[in-house]
Amino acid sequence: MKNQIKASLPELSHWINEVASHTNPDKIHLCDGSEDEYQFLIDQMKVTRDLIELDKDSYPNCFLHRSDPEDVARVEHLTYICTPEKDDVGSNNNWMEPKDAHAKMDKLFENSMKNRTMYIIPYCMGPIDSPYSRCGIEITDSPYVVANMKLMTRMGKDALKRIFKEKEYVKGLHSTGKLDPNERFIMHFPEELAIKSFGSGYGGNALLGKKCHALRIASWQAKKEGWLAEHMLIVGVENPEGEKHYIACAFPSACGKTNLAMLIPPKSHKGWKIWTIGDDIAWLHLDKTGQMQAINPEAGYFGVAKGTNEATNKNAFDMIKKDTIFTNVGLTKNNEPWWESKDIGEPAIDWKGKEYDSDNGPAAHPNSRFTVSAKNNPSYSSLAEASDGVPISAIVFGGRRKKLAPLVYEAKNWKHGVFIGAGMASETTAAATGIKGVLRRDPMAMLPFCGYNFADYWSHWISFDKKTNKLPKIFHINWFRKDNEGKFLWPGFNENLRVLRWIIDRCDEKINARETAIGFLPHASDIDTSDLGIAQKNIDELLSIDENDWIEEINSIGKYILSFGERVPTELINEYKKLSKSLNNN
Ligand code: SAT
Ligand code: MN
Repeated sequence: MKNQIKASLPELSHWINEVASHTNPDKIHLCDGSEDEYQFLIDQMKVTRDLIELDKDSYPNCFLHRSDPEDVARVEHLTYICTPEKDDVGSNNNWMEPKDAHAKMDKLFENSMKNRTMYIIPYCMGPIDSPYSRCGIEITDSPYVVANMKLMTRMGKDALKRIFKEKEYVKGLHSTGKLDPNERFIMHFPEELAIKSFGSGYGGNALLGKKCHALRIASWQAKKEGWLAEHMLIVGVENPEGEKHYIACAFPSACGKTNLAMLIPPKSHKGWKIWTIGDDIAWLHLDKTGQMQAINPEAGYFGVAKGTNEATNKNAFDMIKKDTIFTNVGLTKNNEPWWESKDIGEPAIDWKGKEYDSDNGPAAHPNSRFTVSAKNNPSYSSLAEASDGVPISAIVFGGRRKKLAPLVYEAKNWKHGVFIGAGMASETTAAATGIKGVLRRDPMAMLPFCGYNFADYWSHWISFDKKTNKLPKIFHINWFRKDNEGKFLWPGFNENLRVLRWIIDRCDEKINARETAIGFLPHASDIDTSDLGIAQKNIDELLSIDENDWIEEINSIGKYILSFGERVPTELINEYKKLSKSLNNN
């Protein structure tokens, strides 16, 4: 195949040679994506103890990887977008001059693959024959990364064939280096379609097809080409009459995207079905008729293990009983994976490999993960392979908010919806290093992932209003509202289908809603809670808005949006002014 690369794409061959002579690997392996190759890598990692095989009877073909204890999450403070113009990346990103960034990274990569194998991974983000898909090549010295990329992307021969044909692809270079947090950087060069990542083996930092390519680089390309690359799950809801609606939801990391994408309809919902298209990333295009179509660029899930059980997400719980790589979970004495709230078994060994002692912290790291092919999911939809994607009826924004945000509300129109997305806020989680549980603005759940200036990103979102009259409706949800005693008001998980039903009924214009200053809220009777046993006062609280709190919120959103300076679109500022006025007039 190497000769074929030379003949078909000399430029790629040149890059590979250049990287090899700079990083100085022992061996070079061009990945074909075959099962044999996967098995070979797994066997090798068993020998090096990069992977521990789990109990073969209860968890066949499942393995545990323990990362360096200092390398367990994304590192937003070490993640940069490198463009000639600083203003192009905005205050939502760290910026470095491309020349300086290359120099810094090239120094780190020098001889970094000595005594290691350099793997070349051709991959395709999205169905292999979809015009919406994009390809990349990741060069890495981590077999763990290769195995994860095999589960998460369409990787190997077919992707390489497409790259030969298209001749455009993202070049990603990755080395785990010495896993030294002081020598760790994730750099993006959108204008060069290039990524350089050094010093981390963690998913979001090292599986370059995922956040680095499919969001940061792709969002940049999407802006140029008129589409959207978003941090969204895509879920299909089928009613008992067999009608399907697809909904794309943007929630920050570790806020339940995977759970919603594969929920199991509650017992009271006979005949309802859920179909998963994706759990993390959506690429949204308008088709020729102006309909918004979505593809999931990924082929697997890199989900949070902690908290997964038969009640919260039975589909995930079942799907990770085979063919799964676990990262940083604990172990039972029977060599089964264990995490907090697994509800079955007892931890014997913690995620660091030490005998479990509750005084020394949790058995599984709060950001412990599973990697598994999407095809293992019982609710997998074969339309995840559809080259023209699925039609989107609704876009839903949401986050973790103890107070303020109601269970669900609907934007008055597209521009108002963009304002709602831009004003999103959520409490931080273990998916990124830093303080947890503090409220931060996270527009469209893209704060860590938008590869350019948020002001330009909002203009891009607003521009869709002029392109078609078939745009999806926009909603905001909050499963996480608490009462004054700190108890969740809404049961969440599978019961969230009840809220999706309201959203769909609104899309189909089947029901009315209550118009308020912040948007359309449900009439309590339109959300089916009959068999839930929730007190009416809780429902009322979930659907209430405190106007004084909202005046404060809107002022804070206004300040945040305006902090992005002159490039902020007037339309968004007008939305802010309109909302502020109507709240103050009430
Ligand atoms: O960024 S990751 O892909 O590692 C997971 C997440 O934070 O969404
Ligand atoms: Mn994510």
